[in-house]
Amino acid sequence: VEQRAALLAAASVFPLPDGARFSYGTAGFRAEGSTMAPAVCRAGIVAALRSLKLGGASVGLVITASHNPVGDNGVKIVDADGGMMSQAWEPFSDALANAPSPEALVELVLQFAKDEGITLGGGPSAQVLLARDTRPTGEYLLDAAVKGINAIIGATALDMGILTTPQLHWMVRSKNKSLKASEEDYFTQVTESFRHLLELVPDDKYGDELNKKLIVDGANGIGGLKLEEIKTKLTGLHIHVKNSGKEGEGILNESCGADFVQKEKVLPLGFGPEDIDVRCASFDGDADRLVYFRITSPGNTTIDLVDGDKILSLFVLFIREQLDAINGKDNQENKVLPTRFGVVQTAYANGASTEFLKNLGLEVAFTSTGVKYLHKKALEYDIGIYFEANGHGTVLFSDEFISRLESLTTKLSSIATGSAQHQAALRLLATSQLINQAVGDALSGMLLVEAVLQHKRWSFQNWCDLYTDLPSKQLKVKVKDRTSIVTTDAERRVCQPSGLQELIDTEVANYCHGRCFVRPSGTEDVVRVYAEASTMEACDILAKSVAQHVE
Ligand code: NG1
Ligand code: ZN
Repeated sequence: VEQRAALLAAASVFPLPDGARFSYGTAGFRAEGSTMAPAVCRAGIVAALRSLKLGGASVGLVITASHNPVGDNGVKIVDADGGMMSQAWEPFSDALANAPSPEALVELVLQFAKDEGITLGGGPSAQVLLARDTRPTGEYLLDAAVKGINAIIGATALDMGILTTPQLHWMVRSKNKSLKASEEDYFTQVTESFRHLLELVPDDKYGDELNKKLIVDGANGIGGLKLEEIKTKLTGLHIHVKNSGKEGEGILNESCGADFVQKEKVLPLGFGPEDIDVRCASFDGDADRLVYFRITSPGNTTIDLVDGDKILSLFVLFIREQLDAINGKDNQENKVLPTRFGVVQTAYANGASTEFLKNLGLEVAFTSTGVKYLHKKALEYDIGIYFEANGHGTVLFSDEFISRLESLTTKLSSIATGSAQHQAALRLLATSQLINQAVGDALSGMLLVEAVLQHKRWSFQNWCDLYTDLPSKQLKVKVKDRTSIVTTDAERRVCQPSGLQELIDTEVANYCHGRCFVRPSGTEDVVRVYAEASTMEACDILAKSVAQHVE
């Protein structure tokens, strides 16, 4: 009775406006910020229930709309392992967000709790960690989330403040592993492991002066602010933050940030001729995406772009080098540290990157678009690495592999301290500490890039030259019902409507290095068409002709 009243009260504070329709989608609920309170309050209820279901383990709730305009906002739930909320809970989240009345909401919650075997009004207490980005609607929506969480009796809301999305994922994961989990702990882990990696750079430490200089586009969001807080601790790097998010710098994500840079392939606001030839990194608004770029000539706004695929390729080379040093390159039989090393990409990965990785003899797996799919697949390996072309990705190390690596380093430190093998093992351990194990993280990802470039003594140009991206083109097609297109084989082939794939195959056959696929977007009401070919002109024509078959 008490539980019913608490839910009714919370739901009545934030009634659903007429015509509102929320869908959890690829990245949680998103809409105009001022209309989000009902969905956020209800997401608070879901998060508290999720924690109850997991025996009181901490879960997270982030209020952010990532790279979207400053007026938008959104909410997503972080599962107890630090990853995205279990997909099995998405239908309930959708239903709850769209419950037409407080009474309907109460019935949904009670029924769901019953189905899931969740005891309400007692049992283990639930805990939800909250964070928000710098959006002006953040504080108001935080209050809505807290009201939702508190509507589940025994649940506590813990406000962690304004954070990057990956910081909150890291905290939830750490907390449930009984590791240090404060923001200060995050900063210490990141700066210490980075320093450690630089100490392990062979010979002539830290490379030349020019290579230490880095300009970061913070998208006027939270990532730039956090980087400003720790940059003095990052010895071995001279970081200058632009679009830092400080008062008067500019508007969140407006003509800046990783999404803008990767999609438009032009320099972000605030950058100009003074930045020519300097290595630049770009975060998105909540700092879970990272791309790099370089300005090559004055008066020209186009840039040399290094996207998620090339960041992945750099990391792959570095990890492979360490594994070879540990195992002995030619020793195929008796490896000191047998390692299942896997790479995960989506259909949007540039074909040149996939070919590059396969030529290295690596296992490349494909999943559907969306971090939740990539992450899950990467967990199947001892070391699993995934990146979306847009710059979201990370490197995952299994617990079992870390234990083996730790035993190895302990053994080597007594018999072969300082050997190439020992150093390589230490580098892998430091890498596992630096790169976020819960989710893609622009800040820690950037520090790993910097450490690897110094390790390899590579300029930005060396990195660009790894392979040449194939020209590609993306189109959006408006259709009556995008769900009428059903795909298979990690979204690379269409199985419905019948006949469409054959039409695509016929078009593709006309082009050198031609590749094309179509899929319904998970975040917008459109069908996306992606085409790749040896020239930009060919891509344009291929994409257009396939789009016509879709319409
Ligand atoms: P959809 O709208 O399903 O294509 C987009 C991105 C994904 C991912 C999600 C979540 C592309 C082509 N798609 O998904 O990579 O980032 O948003 O934000 O970039
Ligand atoms: Zn983001």
